[in-house]
Amino acid sequence: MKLRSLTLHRLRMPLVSPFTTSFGTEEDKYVLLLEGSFETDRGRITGWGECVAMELPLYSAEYVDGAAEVIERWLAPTLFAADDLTAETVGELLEPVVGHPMAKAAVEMAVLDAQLRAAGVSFARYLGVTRTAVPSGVSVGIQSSVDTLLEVVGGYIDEGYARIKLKIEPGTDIAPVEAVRREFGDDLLLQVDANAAYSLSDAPLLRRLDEFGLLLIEQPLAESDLRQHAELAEQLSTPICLDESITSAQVAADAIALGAASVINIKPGRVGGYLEARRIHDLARANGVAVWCGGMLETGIGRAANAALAGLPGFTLPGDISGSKRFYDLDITAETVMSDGEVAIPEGPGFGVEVDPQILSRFSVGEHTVTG
Ligand code: OSB
Ligand code: MG
Repeated sequence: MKLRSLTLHRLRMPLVSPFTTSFGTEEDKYVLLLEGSFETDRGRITGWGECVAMELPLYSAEYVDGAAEVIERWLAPTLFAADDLTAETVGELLEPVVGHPMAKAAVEMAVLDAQLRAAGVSFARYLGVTRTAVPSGVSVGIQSSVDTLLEVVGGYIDEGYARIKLKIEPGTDIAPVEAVRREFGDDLLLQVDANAAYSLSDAPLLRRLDEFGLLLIEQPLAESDLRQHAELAEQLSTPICLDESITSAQVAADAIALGAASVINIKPGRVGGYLEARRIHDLARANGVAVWCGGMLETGIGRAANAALAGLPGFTLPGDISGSKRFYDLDITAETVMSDGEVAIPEGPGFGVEVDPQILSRFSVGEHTVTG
């Protein structure tokens, strides 16, 4: 394939309710989508990619406008210069640019979507996935009170979500977990996510979570604290899962070897793309480390791709792949439906979803096309 043009779409999509984590509150989602036009054996084909960078660099170093600049100035020229572009070669082509995994993942996605569409193959089939649906968990933001939290969690349980993840931060940790356990019982699949808000000296406090039978605690310490996560793991019975820290298969290998993670949250954008995500899945599975698919409030494009990835056999825990209505009244693709605690894996070619141009333009706050 040959890349002919790349359009960067910036959107602002309202959230159904504000989403609060230990690093901040989002009221709407600032989205960067890539629309690539490729010359293929089957004529011109469009491929879509979604960049999971957030508006502000608070979850990771990358942020939407920075990623857009990196894509336009440093990644796109390399892709325009490639005569035989395939998704499998994008990673190596872009290797000279240091870092920027979310920007790289977005362009690899656009190439992969177009390549699979040209071949008439779904992403699930490309991966060798045989499942047709995956369990659907939901990530619950920090609420203003325990009563509100119980109401919100109860609503998701009534909807049928397979697993609840509570965001925690210092001062909003033990009490909400205790209240959710007491209200909804021991059978509820429950886990927490600290988004790096604690330090190793908080170990005595975090140990108090051990009595609540959590599936895991996600990213208690900072991104670079691999050794400290390993030390914390020795002091907790709750399994430690890493999110922010796992930026590549190599870091995943180190984290596993150090005993810093007994579970890994795989976010394809955070690790540089779906192909690296698959390598981390393979590595973790070979090491007996459970993985699950994280989320970044994706639109239907990323949500569809995540559902297919999560169909791989090592994804033994429910992911943050909720129905799109959990975040958006209106999505730019057909709604992702959660039903009976599951989300279906799309079957159409590529990621199997179509972008609605009218809805896209309704949320658009900027569009810019680059050509080779
Ligand atoms: O840490 O998993 C996280 C959202 C934005 C940034 C980081 C995280 C999250 C979530 C939401 O927890 C996951 C989702 O998309 O449902
Ligand atoms: Mg997380």
